[in-house]
Amino acid sequence: MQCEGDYFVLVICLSVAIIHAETSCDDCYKFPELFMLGSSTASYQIEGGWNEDGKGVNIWDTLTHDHPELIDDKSNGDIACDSYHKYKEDVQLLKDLGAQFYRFSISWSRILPNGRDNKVNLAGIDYYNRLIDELLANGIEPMVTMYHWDLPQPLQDLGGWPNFILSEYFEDYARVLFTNFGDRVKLWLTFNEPLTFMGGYSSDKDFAPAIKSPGIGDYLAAHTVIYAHSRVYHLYDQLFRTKQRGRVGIALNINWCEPATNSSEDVAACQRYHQFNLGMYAHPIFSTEGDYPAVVKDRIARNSAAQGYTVSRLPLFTPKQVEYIRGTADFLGVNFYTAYYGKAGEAGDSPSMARDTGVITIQDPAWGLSASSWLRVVPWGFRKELNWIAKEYGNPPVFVTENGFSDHGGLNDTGRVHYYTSYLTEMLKAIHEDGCSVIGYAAWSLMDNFEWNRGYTEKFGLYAVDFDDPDRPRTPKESAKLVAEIIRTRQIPERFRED
Ligand code: GBH
Repeated sequence: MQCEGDYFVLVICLSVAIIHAETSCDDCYKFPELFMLGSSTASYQIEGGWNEDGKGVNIWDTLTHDHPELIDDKSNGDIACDSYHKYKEDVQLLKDLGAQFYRFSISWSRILPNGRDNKVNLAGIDYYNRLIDELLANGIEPMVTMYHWDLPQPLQDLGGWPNFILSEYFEDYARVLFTNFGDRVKLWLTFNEPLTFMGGYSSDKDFAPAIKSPGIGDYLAAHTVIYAHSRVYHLYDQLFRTKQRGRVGIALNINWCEPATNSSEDVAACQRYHQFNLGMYAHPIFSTEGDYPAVVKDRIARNSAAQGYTVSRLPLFTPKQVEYIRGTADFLGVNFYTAYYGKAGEAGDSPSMARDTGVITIQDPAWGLSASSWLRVVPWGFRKELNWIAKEYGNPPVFVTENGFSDHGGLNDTGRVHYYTSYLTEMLKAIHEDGCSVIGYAAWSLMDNFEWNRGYTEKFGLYAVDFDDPDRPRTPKESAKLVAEIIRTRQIPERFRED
């Protein structure tokens, strides 16, 4: 591995080298020397300032304003945590945690109000400049997500992600970001969780833009997003990398799938689960052969034919595009929360991605509950998932870009404390005992925030936010103190160890 570049790039590169070299387990509860610990948020969930200083309207503004009934508490992100005004305080929270980096996202419509690059909103550029400078002044490395689901409404009016032209518009947006912030931002994520936001085009979950085209619109969206990602990577290579020396990745979410029985059908079902949910995005970029996974292409083509379609509902990449996309990431961002048991069987309507996947998922009632229906506490799934990724994609550098736990609030958040200690312990096993190249970890989330269709009913924060108070005061929870202790001591405290 060739390690060159500025300090931060060097840190990532060297930490991968060191982790590889650490074969014996001197102290499995310690973080490797160069491992990065921090926390993450997303623009729509925390910023507020939804129509301030020239920001344009995005699809979450539209969904929450036009269809408040789709949000559990009928709330929205108009003000949220008011981070648009309170970013200095947020940086202090990070500083109090001892965070080495902060993962935040940039609101596309704050930078380009209409989505296109002919009109740049200087107030938006200024806001992120101030945030980035404040972070750096406090010794905190910025990690920027370019897209965490808040598509400019004018681009949705053109069809949104199913329209392949958005791959070009996304590259134009990325050029503005690299140009304005790339001198100081060295760690980039193009997209957060394409798997989740392609759901906005299916859509049984009423996720913005709540278009109902399951098994069709969602695949078209995925197709555009993968290509858009690769365009941005090539753009960085061509115009910015030599000078800026940063790294470009993508954040993908995945649940562990544990075969419900050891039958070959259930084992294959969980492999399919991985290929449809993670492989759809990771295989074109991180595998040696590129393109969608064979099982994904085959099953969608077969089902499409049986449904009377002349061509598959999944668009195909040309051989030239396959080559263009392959290898376009410097690291893999992984958002990991929970696990399911998987069984072969029919799920979902026809057509739909669930039906194409052919896996029935269930959670064990014995697994610990959170406040979210989908999230149970399954720490061992984290270790298994990191191993699955290392094996499937040749042990790429993995940055855990999200991991966290929801409750209904309260400062004495013992459930979250247990979640973090147990998940981090399993991650450290994956690193020390299994040799997985995990180089960083971000706790989701720095503070309670707008949890999409769940509104403010589910809390993921290390800091509590009082949403009834116009000042939106933040208060550290027990988990914030724990994370601060972990970052300070760079190990799992003895009182939480298994032996
Ligand atoms: C992450 O997604 C997001 O990146 C982040 O913005 C979010 O705040 C965080 O998780 C916590 O949720 O409501 O039953 O239909 C994690 C993956 C995928 C989990 C969509 C919830 C919807 C389940 N998410 N899923 S349901």
